[in-house]
Amino acid sequence: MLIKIKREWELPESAATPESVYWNRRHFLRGLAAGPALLGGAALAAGKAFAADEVDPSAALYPAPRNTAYEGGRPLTDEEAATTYNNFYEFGSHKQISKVAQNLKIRPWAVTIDGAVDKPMSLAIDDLLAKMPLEERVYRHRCVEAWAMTVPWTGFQLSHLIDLAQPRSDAKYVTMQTFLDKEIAPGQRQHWYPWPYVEGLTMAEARNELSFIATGIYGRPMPKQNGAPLRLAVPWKYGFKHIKSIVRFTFSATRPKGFWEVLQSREYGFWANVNPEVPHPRWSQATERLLGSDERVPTQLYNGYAAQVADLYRDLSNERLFM
Ligand SMILES: Nc1nc2c(c(=O)[nH]1)N[C@H]1C(S)=C(S)[C@@H](COP(=O)(O)O)O[C@H]1N2
Ligand SMILES: [Mo]
Repeated sequence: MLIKIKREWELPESAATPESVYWNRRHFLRGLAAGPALLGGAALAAGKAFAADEVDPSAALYPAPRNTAYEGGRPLTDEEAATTYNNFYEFGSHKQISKVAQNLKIRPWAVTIDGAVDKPMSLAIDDLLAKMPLEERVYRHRCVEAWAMTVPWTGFQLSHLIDLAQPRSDAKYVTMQTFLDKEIAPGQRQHWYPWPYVEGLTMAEARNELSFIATGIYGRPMPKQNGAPLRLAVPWKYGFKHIKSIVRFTFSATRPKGFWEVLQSREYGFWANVNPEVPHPRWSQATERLLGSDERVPTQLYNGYAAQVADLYRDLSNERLFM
């Protein structure tokens, strides 16, 4: 029932719960430190919440070399803010999911590549990481809710995965899908959502140099709450396109419908390109709040990436490109 899905996520930031009542990360960490030694000191110092017996086998790959062609153009967001204020509906329809997200098991993790490809395959995440050239890029991230951050992602350009898959000429879109496990993801027990989360891009978008599969952040493996072990980063599009914890890439001739488009197509579309002049039906997109501060700054067309992506949309003026 539609009324049930109109939750906090769809409210403008200004109308949502004041941040002063949000879950207090520092308090949480203090509580843990006083309890049994479940977490290593190093993990605590890094603001991580990994159990000591759960060493990420890809840790030695980080930090990867910084690609200085991709700079954020504004100061980096505080790591604590970027890793404790999250959207990940599988773990709850609010921002404080970083603790419950630790229940996600990220090894073993298989990634399936299928559909209209010459080389369908399923490979373990660590085998995929070994094949891909990892680099670090600073990207801006703009959520449709009008908050934004600037973070150093580590990962690889999506075009390298496409080259591995060798899509056939009838492949026009790539659809990505998140894990499905309602034992560990309480949000997935809420049956009115169209799980699993999916998102898609045109092949031209997916091959754009900016389209990036992020496997780490701030020079370390991706925290679970940010979408471990791999998530999409398409910085000229609203955040809901940046699908987390991907298990499948499917190439197809037909355009997929994303999770939010299925729920509310009047408000969330396929393209979702950032544009300050096209308001969300219920709030303005003219400015954005920088995560970790109260500062609001003007939003930019294509989130500041027009030079790299505007050409993708030259012949698509009949489409709803900005929602
Ligand atoms: N599977 C999945 N991916 C998701 C979401 C989600 O709820 N589930 N939320 C999206 C939204 S709305 C945003 S803004 C970003 C947030 O990423 P972050 O928590 O790393 O900042 O993740 C995106 N990817
Ligand atoms: Mo978002």
